[in-house]
Amino acid sequence: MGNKQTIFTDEQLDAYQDCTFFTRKEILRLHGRYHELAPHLVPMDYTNEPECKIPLALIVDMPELKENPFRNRIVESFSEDGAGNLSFNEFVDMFSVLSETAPRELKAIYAFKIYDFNVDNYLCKEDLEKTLNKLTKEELTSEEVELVCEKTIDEADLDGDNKLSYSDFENMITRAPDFLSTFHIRI
Ligand SMILES: [Ca+2]
Ligand SMILES: [Ca+2]
Repeated sequence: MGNKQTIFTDEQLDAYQDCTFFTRKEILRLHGRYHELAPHLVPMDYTNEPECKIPLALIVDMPELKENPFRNRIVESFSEDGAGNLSFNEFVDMFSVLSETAPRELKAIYAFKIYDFNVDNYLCKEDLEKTLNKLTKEELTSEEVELVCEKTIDEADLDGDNKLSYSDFENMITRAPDFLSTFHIRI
């Protein structure tokens, strides 16, 4: 028997298991994935919680995210430094929210953040146009996009201020669940 390297303490693994939708085994696998993205930066031993972050460019290149039209926005919204660098904890949080076991309400909170391109806590017509262009891979004409966005706001805007607050958005996704489909990623 060779020496099995300690990556996390039992307490750390318990904490991850409590705070995420992953099992201990999955956390270890995620650490392996994180490590292989930047082996020169990421230590194997995490028992001392090393200060280590991986840049956005390496993360969005993962096969799980590569094809996702919102990959940069997703990574940025889990990055505390705002530049898209992710610590291992942020990396785990991100995939936890994206996982199939995460509740719909949690995904909706992040989807709202991700679609709010100008970060004013509302989805205005311009936010929805950008969102729709990404969701449809720019297959619609700008007139079609405008029409769909106007209709979407019209139907979901309960307080009539012509933009969608989070509660308007919740109302919208019950009618159009496709808006959450890009937030299911199996890693
Ligand atoms: Ca906005
Ligand atoms: Ca509104």
